[in-house]
Amino acid sequence: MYEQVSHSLLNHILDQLEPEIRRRDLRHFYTRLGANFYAIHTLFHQLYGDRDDFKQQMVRLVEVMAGQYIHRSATLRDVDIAREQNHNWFLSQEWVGMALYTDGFAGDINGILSRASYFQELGINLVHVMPILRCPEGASDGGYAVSDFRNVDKRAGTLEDLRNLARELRKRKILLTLDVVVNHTSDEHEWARLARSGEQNYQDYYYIFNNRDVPDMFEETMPEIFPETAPGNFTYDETMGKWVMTVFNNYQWDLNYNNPAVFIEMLDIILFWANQGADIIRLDAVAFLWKKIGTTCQNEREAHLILQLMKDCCQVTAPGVLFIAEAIVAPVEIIKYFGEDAVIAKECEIAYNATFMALMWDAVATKNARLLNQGIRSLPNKLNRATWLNYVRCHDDIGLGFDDTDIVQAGYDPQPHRRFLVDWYTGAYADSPARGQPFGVNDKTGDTRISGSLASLVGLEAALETDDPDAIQRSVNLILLLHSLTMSFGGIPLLYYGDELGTINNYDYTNDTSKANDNRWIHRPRIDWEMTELRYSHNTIQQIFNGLQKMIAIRKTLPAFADYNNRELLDTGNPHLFTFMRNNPFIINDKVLVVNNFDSSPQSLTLSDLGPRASFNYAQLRDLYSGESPRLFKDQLVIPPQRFYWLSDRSCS
Ligand code: OTU
Repeated sequence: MYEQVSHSLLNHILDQLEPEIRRRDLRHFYTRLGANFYAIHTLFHQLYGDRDDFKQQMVRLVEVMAGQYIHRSATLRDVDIAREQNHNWFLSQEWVGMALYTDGFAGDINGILSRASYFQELGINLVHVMPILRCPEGASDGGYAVSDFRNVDKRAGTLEDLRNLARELRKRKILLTLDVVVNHTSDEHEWARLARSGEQNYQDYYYIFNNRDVPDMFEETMPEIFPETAPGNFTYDETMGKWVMTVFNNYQWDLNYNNPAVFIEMLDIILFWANQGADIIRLDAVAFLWKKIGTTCQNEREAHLILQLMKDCCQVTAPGVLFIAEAIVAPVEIIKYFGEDAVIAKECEIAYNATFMALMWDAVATKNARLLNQGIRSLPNKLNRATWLNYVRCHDDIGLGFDDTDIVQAGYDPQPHRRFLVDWYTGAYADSPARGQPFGVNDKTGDTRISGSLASLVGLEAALETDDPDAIQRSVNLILLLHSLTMSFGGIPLLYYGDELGTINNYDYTNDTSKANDNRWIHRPRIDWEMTELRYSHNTIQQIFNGLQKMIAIRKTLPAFADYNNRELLDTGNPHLFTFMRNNPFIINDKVLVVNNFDSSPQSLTLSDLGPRASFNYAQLRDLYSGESPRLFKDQLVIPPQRFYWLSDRSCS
């Protein structure tokens, strides 16, 4: 957009750029800067316009974008251009991801590379390597307390190892996702050290207060994230004799985005990792980026402005790079992190579908899909050029983050229903085979979240102990059912390492003092590569691994599973079923009917009740996953317990 004020400022800025920048061939950079500048200027002005040094900060911002563009390799610039031309590339059904901790998966970065064929065997073509940046020796929140944003932790390897990993994955057409922990730093980060030593410039990077006056005001409305281990949101620093805002652990200092220097530093860091070869950047804890007294300090309007600004700036330097929003918040809030307008208010292209994840766990425990159907129906539409990251499990706890109004609509009483779910997954409920543990128990609010590996939560751990073949089979079926949902729902499925092998809880963390008080470590496994060989011979593991491999391969052939908002939820009248139609966005009448039965008994569905949109040639109906004809009596479909069908009447492509 052309607008006089911002354009004359842009001309002024370009005149001021360092001669080194001015001499370069920056044609692509300038066209993108011109196209985005009005938005960038407007957003930067909304956030920082009242400062005397606003213009200098603007110059600095443009210098950072230009500087990182100059450092962007020819290969990555070509990737940018190819993705501009095919800008919906990430909505395709071909993408399937895995998230992993480097040490637990393969020791170090080179170890990951040596396992590239494992990804390929399974069909994984997007790898999220969780934090590998320099972090404290002891407790570091699994690397989410970063002490140097531009260096790899030596336990994981070197920066050169990482660049090499990026190059090698690219050759294999595997996307690399890296974290940038935008909300906080470790208290060992240089900025924190300088702040501690009394430098005002760096104290201004954080929220630091002389006494409890302001912190007490904040505390009135701020919830606690880790109430058991890090109660309150402020930590007293002995050296400074001051209070620091620490929303997460007491060693994670919240960055102060009221200060434009913080924004510019973080943008520079994002672009730095884009230039090391990251295809996708996962922005951690984005809901927390702006703090305001009298609020929960989550999902504030300014947090969205910051993300819009980050996106607009990234589009100038590295437009091929996507953002993932990690915002584990209420359903109506999550969706806002895609941005509210595709052109003028874009934020992250991808977001964790925490709502879907939690709803699936509800369906498993209740053996019906009432709340799942209700919760998905209540989700507002997302932008077209945006997609979900669908996951069953990740490295964090499971929060029961669905809406109370939906719980009521589904016919339950919110409080006892949530209590039931916690009891179910922690095994306190009489009939439950689950082996989870309560996490983040908050006595003040009654809130509790859940830790535990996928396999242990669906009863596999208990079933293996009693060596009960039926119970083992039930758990395997549930594991496959849950994965099938992330594959068929629409969005990028993200497996969590170890789940493809049915990995159960690992209790070793209790022996490590830096981990013992955080039971999320129970589901952060160390892969035993000899054990992985069992995927060829051990019945249970083989079924899971092969099942996933097959699902992934089939998903990739089905354009109906791409994410073009081409899912229609179907009301079947049977509460045990979660049923939807996926329509091929490119070919009319090419559709897949997805039916999921959460009950432990077979369930039926009368296809003709679904109306003309589910008109199939029943005689030719096939389950694309098993390749078999489904159980059918006339137009009545019978879905076996805890099974899914991907139904189509078209011949296999
Ligand atoms: C994220 O988590 C990370 O995934 C966690 O591993 C980190 O501990 C945390 O940030 C701090 O860096 O911020 O937007 O309920 O779901 O802390 C949500 C616990 C987050 C996590 C929550 C989450």
